[in-house]
Amino acid sequence: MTFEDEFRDDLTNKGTNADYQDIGFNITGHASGNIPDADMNTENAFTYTLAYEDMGTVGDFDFNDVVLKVNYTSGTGTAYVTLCAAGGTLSVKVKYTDNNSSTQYIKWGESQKEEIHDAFGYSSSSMINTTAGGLTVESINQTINVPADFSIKGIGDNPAKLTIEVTKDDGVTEIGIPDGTDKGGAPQCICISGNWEWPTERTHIDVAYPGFGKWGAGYTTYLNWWSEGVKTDKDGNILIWENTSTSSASSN
Ligand SMILES: [Ca+2]
Ligand SMILES: [Ca+2]
Repeated sequence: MTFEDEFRDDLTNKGTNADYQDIGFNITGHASGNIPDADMNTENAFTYTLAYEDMGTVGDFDFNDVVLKVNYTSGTGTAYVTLCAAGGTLSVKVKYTDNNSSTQYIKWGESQKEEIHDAFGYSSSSMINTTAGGLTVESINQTINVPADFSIKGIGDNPAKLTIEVTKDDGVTEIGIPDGTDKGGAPQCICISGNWEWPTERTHIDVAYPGFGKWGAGYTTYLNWWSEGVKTDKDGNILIWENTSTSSASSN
């Protein structure tokens, strides 16, 4: 179990870095029964889900245009990054910026491709791992070297961070976790603690997770919006992605 020790005020950008690594401990005891969990990591690693929109304010806010999961153990020099979904049709690369502001694009898999659709083996017109019954491809893991004080948000003396670079007709846009300076604007990236399941293609996040907008309007309310998803609508349409392929995605 890991804990965050301070409340964060996203409007003033003051407070915690939300890295959920301030206290961590394991519990041992005489538990009965066996609850298998393939994803269980016995170290104090923590997983974050980064979900991106690629179109700016004209987007559909399905937050699946790029989905990354980052697994990191506090104090170590390696972060494990998993490319989970590519639900947009623009060319996108994932960029890591270290504490010295030097940058690198993550090269995925054996092919070492930087563009995410390329990395999955498809053209950028393909939407991958976002459409129920549609194209389902195994996720891709990569490791990156990070400073021992790595924080997913990249703030203060510790600015290392992950962003995406989207190539559009009018140039390249970099998108990351909002730093609190762009008040009033809709976020283009959200970071959720743990393994989060993203909305299916063109499902607005507010439909899949009805508490999202209420949390956005009053950030001390609906704090559990991310865990209260609506999997299907009244017509049976699937609103939240679930990997139904027979080949299970590998984890780090
Ligand atoms: Ca989108
Ligand atoms: Ca999408």
